[in-house]
Amino acid sequence: MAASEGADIRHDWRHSEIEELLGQAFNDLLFQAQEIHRRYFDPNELQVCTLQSIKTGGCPEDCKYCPQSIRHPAGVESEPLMSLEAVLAAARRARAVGATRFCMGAAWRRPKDRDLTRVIEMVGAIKALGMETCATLGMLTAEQAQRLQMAGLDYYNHNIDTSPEHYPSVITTRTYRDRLETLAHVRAAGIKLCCGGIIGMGESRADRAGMLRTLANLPEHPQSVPINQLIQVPGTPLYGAPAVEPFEMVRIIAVSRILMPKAWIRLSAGRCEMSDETQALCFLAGANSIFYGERLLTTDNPAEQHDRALFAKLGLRFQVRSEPARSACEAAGERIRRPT
Ligand code: SAM
Ligand code: DTB
Ligand code: SF4
Repeated sequence: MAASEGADIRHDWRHSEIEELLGQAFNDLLFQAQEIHRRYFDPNELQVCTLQSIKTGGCPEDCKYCPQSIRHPAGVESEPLMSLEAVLAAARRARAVGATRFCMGAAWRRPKDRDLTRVIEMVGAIKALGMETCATLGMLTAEQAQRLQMAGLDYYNHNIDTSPEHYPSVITTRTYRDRLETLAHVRAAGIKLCCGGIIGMGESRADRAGMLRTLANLPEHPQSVPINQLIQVPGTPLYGAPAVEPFEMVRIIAVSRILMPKAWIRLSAGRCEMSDETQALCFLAGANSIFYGERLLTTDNPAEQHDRALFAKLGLRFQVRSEPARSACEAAGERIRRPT
């Protein structure tokens, strides 16, 4: 444990401890998660991120969950890398509705250096709007991670997706080790890490514990942890996988919060398939970040109006944006719509 870290922050979790946490009485688990959550965060504040697919479809990888792989007949049209102007327009719209982080996703195995140059221009322009930036572009070399850091990228998203044991039955075109290597390059470059996984790919509870253990035992906890519920897209090999039990999703969020107390835990893909009550339990369990806006990359996310009504019912506020962001918005004459 680093000298400055409290007793809550550990990197030596044993598999059995995590399975025990996952399996304890629901009320005890939620109480423990909520206690830790309140030590580090305002429990009524949500971080709001908006996702933009800047390069869609045609991906050579074989991730069995993903509609953007060329190997699966999921009907996603391939589109080239978006122009800087179009990405900026999307970021402005996201800022106007209250998003503080703009995340750009590209369906690449790894970016070509000339494509990275274009993404770097986008990062600079979005930062000038006063928003946090995040990108998910596939595997990176150490040099590419450094270039992104120099451009001022705040977060890099690269998920481990599942446990080391379950991984080969989901993806064969790159290894778990490849993923960990990219995470190491991102960390070494000093970019904050956004790293999580997907629940509902036919994995066991032991696999879920294994995924959370990998995340929690990284040399540093990811600053942001997206927990996705599989969105089952017709044509992908995982279409028809057994559905995730809602209470299991809540348990996974609670254990993520306990294991990584200071991380933003994002209730990520899959909210359209969840009831408002399940989402409320996830927020109680320590989820404090969401994707806001009607699209994820190629699939639907809840309508903004629906989300605003839900957050109002729960008394959840959007995270207050930073001072530079506020000034940038005022300079642009934009008003920020808050949940009512
Ligand atoms: N191509 C890059 C990569 O894989 O690193 C970036 C984009 S990829 C779509 C980003 C993440 O989205 C994946 O790692 C996966 O965790 C998540 N994802 C993709 N399809 C999903 C689905 N159908 N349901 C839930 N999450 C999904
Ligand atoms: C993450 O963990 N989830 C987001 C983001 N990182 C890039 C992606 C979810 C994608 C859901 C399927 C789709 O819309 O294509
Ligand atoms: Fe490609 Fe990323 Fe989809 Fe895998 S998850 S097929 S790497 S876009």
